[in-house]
Amino acid sequence: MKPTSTFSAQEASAARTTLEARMARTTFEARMARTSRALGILLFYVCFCSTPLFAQVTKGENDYYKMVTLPIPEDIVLEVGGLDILPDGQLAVSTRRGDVWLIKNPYMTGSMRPQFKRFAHGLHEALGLAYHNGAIYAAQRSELTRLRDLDGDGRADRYETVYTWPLAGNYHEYSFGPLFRNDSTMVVTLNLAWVGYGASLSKWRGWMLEITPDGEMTPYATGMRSPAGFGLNTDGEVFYGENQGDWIGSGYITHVERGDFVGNPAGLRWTGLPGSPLKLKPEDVPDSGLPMVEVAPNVPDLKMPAVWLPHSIMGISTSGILADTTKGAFGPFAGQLFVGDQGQSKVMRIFLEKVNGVYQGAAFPFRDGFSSGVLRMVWGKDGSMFVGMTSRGWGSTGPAPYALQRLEWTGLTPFEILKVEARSDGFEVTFTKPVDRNIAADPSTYHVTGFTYQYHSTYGSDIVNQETGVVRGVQVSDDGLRARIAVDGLRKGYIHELKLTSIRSSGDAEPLLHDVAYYTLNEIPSGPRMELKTDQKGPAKTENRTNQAPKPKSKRVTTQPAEWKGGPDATITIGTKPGLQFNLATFDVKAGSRLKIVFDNDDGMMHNLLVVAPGSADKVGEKAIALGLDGPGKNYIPDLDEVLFHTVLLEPGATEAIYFTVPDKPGDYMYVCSFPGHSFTMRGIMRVVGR
Ligand SMILES: [Cu+2]
Repeated sequence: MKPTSTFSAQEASAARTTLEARMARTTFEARMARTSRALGILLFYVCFCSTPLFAQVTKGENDYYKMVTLPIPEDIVLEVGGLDILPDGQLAVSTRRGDVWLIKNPYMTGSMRPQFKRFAHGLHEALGLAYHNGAIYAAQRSELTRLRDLDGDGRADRYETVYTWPLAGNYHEYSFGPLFRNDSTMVVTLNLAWVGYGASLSKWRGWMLEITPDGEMTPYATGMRSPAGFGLNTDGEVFYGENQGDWIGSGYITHVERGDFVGNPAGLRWTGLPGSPLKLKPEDVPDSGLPMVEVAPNVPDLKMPAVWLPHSIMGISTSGILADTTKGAFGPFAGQLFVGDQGQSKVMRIFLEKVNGVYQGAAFPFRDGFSSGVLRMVWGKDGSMFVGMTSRGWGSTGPAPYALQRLEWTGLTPFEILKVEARSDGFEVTFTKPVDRNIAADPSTYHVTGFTYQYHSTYGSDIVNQETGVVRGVQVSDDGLRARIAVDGLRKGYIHELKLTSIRSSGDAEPLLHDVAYYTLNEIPSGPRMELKTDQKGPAKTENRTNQAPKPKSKRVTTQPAEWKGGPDATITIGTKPGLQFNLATFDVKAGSRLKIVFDNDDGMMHNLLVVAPGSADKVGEKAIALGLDGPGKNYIPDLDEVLFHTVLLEPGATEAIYFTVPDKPGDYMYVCSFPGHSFTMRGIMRVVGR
């Protein structure tokens, strides 16, 4: 879970939920926020929307999935590592500090507050927890432990080692789990160490291990880098979530079967040991920088991700995986997967299908604005979703160091893309409500863009091979719930963005709550092709928007201009402080003077600094979010006249100095970070005063 960057949802609701997240820091405030919702939404439009206020107030995520914050006693540091529900409905929580807490009445029914009782303590960074057969199991750094309460006093009195594994002592050797499978065996995952790159310094690091309750261990699969989350789909198959890093161009989830190699070669150094289900060696994996789909045919056992989560667009640090087994108690998404994101404090949604025996499917935004970094989710007895959070050392958009919240479905059906399925010549999109058929039947409603990432030892990857598909035709079902689209330019093994901004529901003309899907097309199914009324066939448009940092021009001058003989008139150094803020709220500078700004990104996530025209900070923030897929390549800097001067997007720890002549017109010029979601808090004022 290496912190890299943070938050990036491209829907306008991101702004609203960020606002709500800030409003909801205490339960009292949350209650106030709920009762003054209409006012809050009005405020949102007044503050953040340049578009006119619609007569109809658009609903947000919170109208469908209400976020309830559980109060945590002041003396408990609940940095959530694991969550499970006990048969009696209590919530069990393991923490990174090594405690296990049992929480009574986590549903806060009536006026009763949740009651915390410590069940166990002294564990070493318990990053997972599962109840099974009268005992609680937790992965510690170096072992899988079974905790039993023999005398029934609500405290564990026996701590039993089920299985141990060696450690090298590197801080990054996190251990996660266990996950019980339907046959009562468990799986755990062991994170790679970090030595400037992911390394397997001790046996089975980078592996998923299968362990029986009797302590029999079988190495199961490898290629994991930072496997913080894993879960079962509704058929009981294991999926794990991966975090961007070396060999991992972007986050993803992968269907893990025995003997799979899922991407990072470090763990392959142990394949010669007895019990290894595969023989592949690290040197068998070429470091070519080609897309994974081109490498896979030459690397036996390499398993492609089932669904990619495009970095910074869908998330930045994949965490827990939870299948919707609520049979409708949590809304219209029964059978789908929910996937947490630690760095962006959110939960995403995934629809999976199997094509030619291979899992693939679509990822969608779901719910934003959690209080801290989302690590774990579990279903409550009532079909609500408990979400456990922590951010210490890892950074997250949600500012709290830890939190426990619960998502309740309000009973209202959001207008969403329910699923996207692959077809031989395109996709079939299913909605949760009937669509306006006139809009839905127009091919120009659908924007399809394919892209992928490089598979190499470098940390992360840019978006590569981005091409726009041509939508040649649409058929809308009679009930208005489905649209079949024919697309030229589908590519096997690529991610396909479907953007459906103009779709409206039938009748009340509601926009989609989230208008985008990212479909990973591992296989293209066979089947009949769509009959097109008119042949709009043409070559797929190729755009080369990749890696295009904005041209420096005069908006970004990083060396002192030659004519500045005596140096700048003033030098201002700006850093960051916790809670997505610059460490300097305001400074004065003379109109027309020569200014050097040094932006020192001393934070754990990526930021930039833009000096913008008076009154334009909100617009710049919004336009940065609207860049979508193009955002990362453009450093999230929208092409607007209002952007006067800027740095590039700086990695954690990086510094950049920019030089410019201060505008002649006095006024309050804001400097903002335009990384999606940051601009509402990360801003300061450059007061330009007369000469
Ligand atoms: Cu920022």
